[in-house]
Amino acid sequence: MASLPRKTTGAQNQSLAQWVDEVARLTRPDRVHWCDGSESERERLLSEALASKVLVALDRNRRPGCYLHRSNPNDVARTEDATFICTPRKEGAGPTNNWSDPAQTYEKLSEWSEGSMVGRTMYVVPYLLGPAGSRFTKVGVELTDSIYVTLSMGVMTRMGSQALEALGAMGDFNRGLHCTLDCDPGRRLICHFPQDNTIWSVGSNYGGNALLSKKCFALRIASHMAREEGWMAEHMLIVGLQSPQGETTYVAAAFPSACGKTNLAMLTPPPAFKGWRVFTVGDDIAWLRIGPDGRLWAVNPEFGYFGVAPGTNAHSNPNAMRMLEHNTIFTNVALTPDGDVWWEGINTDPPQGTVDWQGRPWRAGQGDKAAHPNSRFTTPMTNNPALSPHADDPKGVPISAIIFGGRRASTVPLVIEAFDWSHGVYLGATMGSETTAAATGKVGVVRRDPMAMLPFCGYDMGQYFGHWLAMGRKIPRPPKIFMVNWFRKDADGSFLWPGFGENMRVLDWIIRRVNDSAKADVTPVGLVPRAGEVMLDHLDITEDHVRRATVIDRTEWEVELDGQQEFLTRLGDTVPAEVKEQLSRVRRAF
Ligand code: OXD
Ligand code: MN
Repeated sequence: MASLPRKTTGAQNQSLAQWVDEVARLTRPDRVHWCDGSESERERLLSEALASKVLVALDRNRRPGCYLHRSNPNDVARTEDATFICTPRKEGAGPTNNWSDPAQTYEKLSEWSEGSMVGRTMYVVPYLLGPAGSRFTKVGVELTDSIYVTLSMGVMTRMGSQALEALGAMGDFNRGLHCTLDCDPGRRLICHFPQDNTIWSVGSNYGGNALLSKKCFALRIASHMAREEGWMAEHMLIVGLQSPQGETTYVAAAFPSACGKTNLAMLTPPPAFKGWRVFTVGDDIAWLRIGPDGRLWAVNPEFGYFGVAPGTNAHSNPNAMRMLEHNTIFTNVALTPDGDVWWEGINTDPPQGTVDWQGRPWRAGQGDKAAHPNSRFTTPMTNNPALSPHADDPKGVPISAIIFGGRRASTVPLVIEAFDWSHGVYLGATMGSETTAAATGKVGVVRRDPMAMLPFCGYDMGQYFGHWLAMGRKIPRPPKIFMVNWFRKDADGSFLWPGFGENMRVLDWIIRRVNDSAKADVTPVGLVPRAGEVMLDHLDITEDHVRRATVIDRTEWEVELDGQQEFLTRLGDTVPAEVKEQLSRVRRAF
């Protein structure tokens, strides 16, 4: 491999240098490019991506620094069926993950990847997860033959020389190997080897499958590390809510994919909340550790947002619309004739001549969607007008409330407060949500998605609940736990709650509960706001709406509790008795 150019900075870490050589010997790229993360490097990569038609430049005046990428139409979402946890024993992965034998899987992946980078460049992408110099932070290196992935990693992470410096000569790092192969769904595998701190993903360029920092490292591998090291890696946004008096309360919230985490993380308070400000720390992933003051502190390990485009508009997320005006890579949205982007729910009319996400002529009202339902934007967090001044703070932010949420048309109230940490863990463990387009498979069916981590927990789910309970015992000043459901519908199918910015009203009740200044009523499933406690000023809905949105219907809950029971049984013996006891307590309370 003497012929492969290598920058000396990377070679300082012998195990990194050796691994890069080993992978290059297997995949045989024509060139190896060590990314330094500089602006000039990004400019060069963008020019190459334009020349090879991986990206289309958008109009410079309408969307300066913005690009459109069209993926292979067979490669538009996470493929959970092709995602594996390859622990030495099957039990290590637990019943909710696909498992395959590590030795056999390495062998198969080696066979498939052999010579797969001939004629291509292999990019060495070093990155930090977490702010530089933080006790939370970990180093990863992704080797990829995709320029789209390399450019996206430059947005989503703190990428380049700073990561190599943090790694130094001796440090350990996550090894992520990504080979596009021929993007054939029959040869698509996303494999995790937690015992080796290694990920190997082949056959897909889709964000959640191929940006290995994100779901693969920051959640699946990190959740495994977190259990061993005594912290938490969660599928949570982090948001700071600043009162007119200048006091900021930080909240972390777990919602399944495409259920509005990005919108909540950058919410614009309605006029009734004059003087309030909302600050985004993160929109998808939180790493949480106990701080010296006994509270739970959190950082966002990522540096950018990979958000869902459809439904984003000036009403649902005005901050996102401003953030997407520049320096953004759009994937699988529609392209207008004047070089702009368009998607369903953007709330403007598509101009004549708009082409769909596959570049085909498209006319409104003909059935097909112009943008893919899981089309995305990739944008640096520094674009966000609501970015928290603490988003890059090595200390993180102190969390006062954890919120779980799902998309449920019935049964689950607008908001419930858990009686205590243990009850909160049960609420998270049994939560369900209707499936969305973020993963392949049927959309709109209720599936249990504990803590929104079903597709992302890198080990046995029952043990994961045990880890939550163990953390609760160790946190001297734990956050309060809540569950929300913005999606409950009335008998006529209309939403009972207006959602989006108005969710501030529910957050306000949550903050006041944290500060012991709001009233709640006890129900069998938890504490719900007492009548009059959710502020409704300047809103076109009545107390009766809130009552209908928070009502606990015994018949619905009997079905719900059976569903929860069945799920916990399916998870097997590792589910802690304490979680099962919480479920029995709810049954008895009805
Ligand atoms: C995501 C997801 O992309 O959860 O964040 O699928
Ligand atoms: Mn997510």
